[in-house]
Amino acid sequence: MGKSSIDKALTPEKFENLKTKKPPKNSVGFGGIKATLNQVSKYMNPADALKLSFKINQKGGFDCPGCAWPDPDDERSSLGEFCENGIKAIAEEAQNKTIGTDFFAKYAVDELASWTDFKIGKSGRLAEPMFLPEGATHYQPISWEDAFKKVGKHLNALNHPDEAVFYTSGRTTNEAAFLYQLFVREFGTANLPDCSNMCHEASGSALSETLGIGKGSVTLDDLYKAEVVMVVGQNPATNHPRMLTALEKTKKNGGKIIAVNPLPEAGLIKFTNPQNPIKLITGGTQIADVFVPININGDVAFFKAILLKLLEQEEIQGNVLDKEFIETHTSGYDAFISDLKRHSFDECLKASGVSKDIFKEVFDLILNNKKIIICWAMGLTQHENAVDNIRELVNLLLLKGSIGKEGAGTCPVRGHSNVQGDRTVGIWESAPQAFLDKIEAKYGFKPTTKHGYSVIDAIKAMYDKKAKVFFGLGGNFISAVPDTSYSAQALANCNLTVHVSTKLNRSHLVTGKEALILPCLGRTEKDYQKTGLQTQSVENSMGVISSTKGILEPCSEKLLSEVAVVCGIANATLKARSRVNWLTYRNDYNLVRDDIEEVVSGFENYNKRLKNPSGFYLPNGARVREFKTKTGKANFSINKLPEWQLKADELIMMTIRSHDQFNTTIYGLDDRYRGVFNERRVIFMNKEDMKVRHLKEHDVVNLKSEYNHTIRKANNFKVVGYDIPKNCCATYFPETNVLVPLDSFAHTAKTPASKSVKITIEKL
Ligand SMILES: Nc1nc2c(c(=O)[nH]1)N[C@H]1C(S)=C(S)[C@@H](COP(=O)(O)OP(=O)(O)OC[C@H]3O[C@@H](n4cnc5c(=O)[nH]c(N)nc54)[C@H](O)[C@@H]3O)O[C@H]1N2
Ligand SMILES: Nc1nc2c(c(=O)[nH]1)N[C@H]1C(S)=C(S)[C@@H](COP(=O)(O)OP(=O)(O)OC[C@H]3O[C@@H](n4cnc5c(=O)[nH]c(N)nc54)[C@H](O)[C@@H]3O)O[C@H]1N2
Ligand SMILES: [Mo]
Repeated sequence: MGKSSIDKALTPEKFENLKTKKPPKNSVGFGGIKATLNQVSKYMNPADALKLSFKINQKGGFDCPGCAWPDPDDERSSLGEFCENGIKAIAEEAQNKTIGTDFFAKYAVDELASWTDFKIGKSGRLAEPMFLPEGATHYQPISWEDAFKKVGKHLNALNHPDEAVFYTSGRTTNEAAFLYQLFVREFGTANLPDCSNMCHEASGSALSETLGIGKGSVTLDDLYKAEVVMVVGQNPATNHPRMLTALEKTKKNGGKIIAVNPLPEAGLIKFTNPQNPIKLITGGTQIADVFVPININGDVAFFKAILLKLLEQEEIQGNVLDKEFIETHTSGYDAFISDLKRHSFDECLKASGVSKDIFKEVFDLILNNKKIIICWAMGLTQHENAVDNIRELVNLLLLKGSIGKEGAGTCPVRGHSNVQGDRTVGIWESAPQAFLDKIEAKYGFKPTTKHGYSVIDAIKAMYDKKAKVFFGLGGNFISAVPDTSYSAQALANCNLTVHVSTKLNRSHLVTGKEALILPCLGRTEKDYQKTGLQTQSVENSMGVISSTKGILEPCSEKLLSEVAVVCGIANATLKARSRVNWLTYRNDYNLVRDDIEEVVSGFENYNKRLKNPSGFYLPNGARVREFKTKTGKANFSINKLPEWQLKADELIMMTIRSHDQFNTTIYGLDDRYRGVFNERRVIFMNKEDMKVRHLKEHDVVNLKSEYNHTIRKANNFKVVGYDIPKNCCATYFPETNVLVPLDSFAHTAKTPASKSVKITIEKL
């Protein structure tokens, strides 16, 4: 008997060998360079590494498969736009080890599942298509043609197209994403959940409603010119390292930085630019002028406290708010103010956990400046009231008229390198009607207008056997989603699970009755098709479209590009009933871009403009004060103070990234900036919370979450005393995803609330 799918889905609950040190205050510097060299020398061919490091994020080079932080429009460093975690991302992709028939013949699926995520990821690049027949213990090789036929057969056997789920992770390029959603819609469903559902969906939701565009409004240039930049719920030193270079520039121009975070994250406090050798020696720039140690989910309360004080000061001074902006460009001001006035400043400040002194420092900066940018990431989007978090920060920007002008606006910092582009070109389970109409006009079939499944809906549908085929274009679904045990059962209930992937991951091991692994080219690799070497394109966090072209030879001859895989499957599934000539697209990606230009607005002269070395900006209404909302104006919103009620023994837990991971890909076992080495099964706790529970450093504990009468458990974590507010704690994702309840998600956006999980701790 094999292991159950639930066992296979969980990361093994065993320890490595934890060492802790005092967390450093500084980020990057020599430590970063050392860590990078380590990673590269362990996993890459040195000639490839050198070649790649000069081309990463260069004009005409390839887009880093790491984060979505933009590249400077003008000058770029000749070293390549270097960042430690960018190099780790490419070292991971450009590994010189490959796995195929022999590897899968040697290791049964159950055995692979007993490995840690770190070990699974280090097995090498997937080199050929593999198939797991029903009841088999090992994957076997399969030809591409047979693999396509198998997918087509399963899809065509469904009672309704809605019984299939088509997931996307955010590395997929615009070209592959556009064709993929086109195939899915022609097949007859809108079941297009994506990683965005678990990431910035709450931002998209809040920003569309209030500002008429689901993306941020600022450019890099704005960031340099801002007077105040707030960095809220974000850990840039690890997750967007090049952002620190931009913030350094903001500071050089006289701007001030406010960091709002339960943890004193290293790079926020001090950053040594690796491109500046003098700074490497003399020490770095202090990034945050004010650090605000906020309670987990204290943000609405904190913003309300600022809003209340602004109002109070307006009544005294009369020149605090931008009245002209409010009158001309906004709607809902009166209702917003009367609701705001019902709150007490003291209560809000108390709920935020911020001291009066720190509040005053923040408030003075907001009061006395007019060009404010607010940046944020998962610390705001992964809560039940995530949409409120973002709507409330928009309220602040609106009061100050800090939107749609130089040096001011919204800056949701995106995760995956093309997550924003995927959505722009149609990966959306609830795409707007205007987009669907354009698809119909262009291709002559009527896409369904029914909304499809988001990630959470998809899991429930598979669990309830309403969906029977799971297809993943990239990503690692089982490790990324909440409620691991429930979700594993959901995948196991499917007839077929398919993953288009570069690397082996846990999702290949938690399978439906049958399973396929379809290996594809990565960003760093050359993509040869009939008409020659192909270029693809991506959109960064600030709405710039640019080209990306791999420079290494593919690691195996049996890889296909994502575009080729999508075309192959569409062809095998839809056959003669398709209105689309899939094979011509596969041969020439320029043709895909011609179609995107016709269907998606803002892509005029796409092929031509893509040749511009810096790419081109997509139109952005909020950037120019054209708010395409229902009222035609920027909308104030009314947001409730969250009512947190922790029981006496409960803590609120955020699940965060260590410095050595990219989402579910574990680069290494250290979290250097937090002083944690060689272990991921740790829980960061406030020392007083440890004391009342009689816990010492490195004691072993089990974690339990109880939600709507369901108990979820994760065992074996070592306690690390840390500078974190009382009643708050932190663990790493994905080890504790098993504790995140499926039904705890952001209202209206359905982003899993993986930053506010109530847990109790059991000492062993
Ligand atoms: N190297 C690397 N780069 C990455 C990734 C990666 O895993 N590794 N992931 C990519 C992806 S997909 C994404 S979405 C981004 C993620 O980038 P981040 O959002 O920076 O990632 P997290 O580790 O989830 O960090 C969330 C931060 O929010 C803080 N926080 C948690 N709860 C709260 C709260 O209630 N209020 C406030 N104010 N702060 C809070 C945490 O202390 C932490 O510093 O990074 C992208 N880039
Ligand atoms: N508890 C908790 N859960 C979370 C989060 C959290 O903060 N806490 N964060 C959430 C967020 S923000 C996100 S974005 C999701 C991430 O969810 P996903 O995007 O699903 O997960 P990743 O770990 O980024 O996916 C990694 C896999 O993608 C494949 N891959 C890499 N590059 C390519 C490529 O170029 N093409 C293809 N086809 N495949 C490729 C590799 O096989 C690799 O194993 O997780 C979410 N889950
Ligand atoms: Mo993300």
